[in-house]
Amino acid sequence: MVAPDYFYKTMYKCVEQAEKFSEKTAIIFDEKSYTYQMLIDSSASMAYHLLDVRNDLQEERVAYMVDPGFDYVKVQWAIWRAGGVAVPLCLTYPFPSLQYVLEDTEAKIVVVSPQYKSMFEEYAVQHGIRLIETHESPSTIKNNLPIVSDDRRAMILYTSGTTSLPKGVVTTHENIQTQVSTLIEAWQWTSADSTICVLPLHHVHGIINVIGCSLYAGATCEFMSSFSAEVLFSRFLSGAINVFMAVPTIYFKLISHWETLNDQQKAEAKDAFQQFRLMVCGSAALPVSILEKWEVISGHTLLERYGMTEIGMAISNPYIGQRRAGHVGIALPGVSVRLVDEKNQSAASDQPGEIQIKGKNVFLEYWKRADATKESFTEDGWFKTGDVALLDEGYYRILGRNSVDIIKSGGYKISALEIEEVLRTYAAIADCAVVGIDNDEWGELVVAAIVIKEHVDTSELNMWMRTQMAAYKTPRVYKIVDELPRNAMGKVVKNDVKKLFI
Ligand code: MLC
Ligand code: AMP
Repeated sequence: MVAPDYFYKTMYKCVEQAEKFSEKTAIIFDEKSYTYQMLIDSSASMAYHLLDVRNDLQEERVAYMVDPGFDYVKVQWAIWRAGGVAVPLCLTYPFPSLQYVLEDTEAKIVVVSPQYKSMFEEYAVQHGIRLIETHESPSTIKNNLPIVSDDRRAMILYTSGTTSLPKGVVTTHENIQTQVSTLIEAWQWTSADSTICVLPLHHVHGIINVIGCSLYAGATCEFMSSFSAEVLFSRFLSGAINVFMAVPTIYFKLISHWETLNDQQKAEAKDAFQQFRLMVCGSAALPVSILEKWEVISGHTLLERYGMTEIGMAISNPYIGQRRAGHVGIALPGVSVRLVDEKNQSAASDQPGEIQIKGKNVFLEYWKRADATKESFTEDGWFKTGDVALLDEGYYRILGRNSVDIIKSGGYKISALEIEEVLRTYAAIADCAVVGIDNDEWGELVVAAIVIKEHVDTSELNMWMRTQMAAYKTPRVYKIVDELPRNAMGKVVKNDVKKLFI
């Protein structure tokens, strides 16, 4: 039977999928299990609460600062079911960074786990924001939720880039549907799978690849409130998990922890890893040394893939077939990939080029930044990633990025310009340059060269920076210099700044 047209055009089908698995465990958190039915019912209830007297939030932005776990997914689905746009907030942002997101999205509703309420109370009153706690229930339940078409905006995630302020990446329900379905097909997710989410939930890696895929497939998703290699290892040993996804830094930390185990514990770990079906790594280049060490530890060849906030995942090593170290694989189903030279012409087959992407996975726009959106696409509709790759015997190999101002540290994308902008507001700093330097654990380490007007205590500066931006963005090393290395045009030469830290 052919389904009616509207069936295909409604929002991301997380709830329709959940109905197929109603009594199965969807989420495990804090030693409690939650079924898919609980998720369906609670998200409906929260959706009515968000709607209040309205029938449809009509793409109103709803920001939420909710700990990983059942409530996080409940709120996310509720926003979608009420016709709103989900704006997850980073749990470790200091208030100025949160305020930036609230102002940029003009969110009029903020949902919080109880412990975050006090952070927003005064601001909410001043700005007419409705502040809702995750446990609140609606006073009245209506009979139906709005029908949300799949071309509507669903989510805004903030990404740092080549501008000093982070940009909101807007994805539609169709984009999310495509990003999730593609991975389910490529990595063969099923309802028999169980995964554990250790990633932050304001980025696609955690949101799409872990939560999105597992819950769409009817699998079980366990949450850890924050990353700990020791606790994670104990969860691996329990035998309850068979799919795992993380960034290279996490595998580095797991390897370091494994090295502290005795021989018997190592053997137990190896046994436990035999039950795994799939282990994936991405968000930053996976060093071959980590892939090789993890293979010895677990018997698994990590599946490396390549993605971006704007596109979800685009390129992946195969689930079945050769996973090639140092390579990110081939285009995912439904994703078109090409490499182009500086003239935007297809790169010669043995030459590197910028990765450009087309497909229903590609985002709609940068929120309220029409110019930035236009600039990021070619005239014929390809998204320009800014990453440079080579096609090497059929597999893509990432060579680097077009911009030195984008740093990847711990899997987070960090803008050097954003950090410099904040550093320059520190009264004793005359000038500065921020770069990423190679680091085994973090991929790149954020460091800053500063020229000072008066004495600077760098530990005080460091503490102050943490009040201005998320700790993961702040420089790890400050070097006081007389002047910054510049070229004949007076422009700071970032590659020379890097040399100051060798
Ligand atoms: C934290 N620390 C760092 C750091 N981040 N030091 C150097 N460089 C960094 N980047 C320090 C902290 O200051 C602290 O030290 C100590 O490490 C522990 O901090 P933490 O915050 O508790 O760290 P931890 O929990 O261990 O975090 C490590 C991590 C985290 C790897 C779990 O960075 C993480 O979750 N990364 C994943 C990010 C992610 O999801 N990216 C995907 C983006 S989407 P002190 O001295 O202060 O105590 C994307 C698309 C795609 O990229 O393809 O997926
Ligand atoms: P983000 O903007 O946080 O989504 O980060 C996306 C960026 O992460 C990409 O543009 C790449 O630079 C980088 N990235 C993601 N996966 C990989 C990978 N497997 N290898 C190298 N870089 C990667």
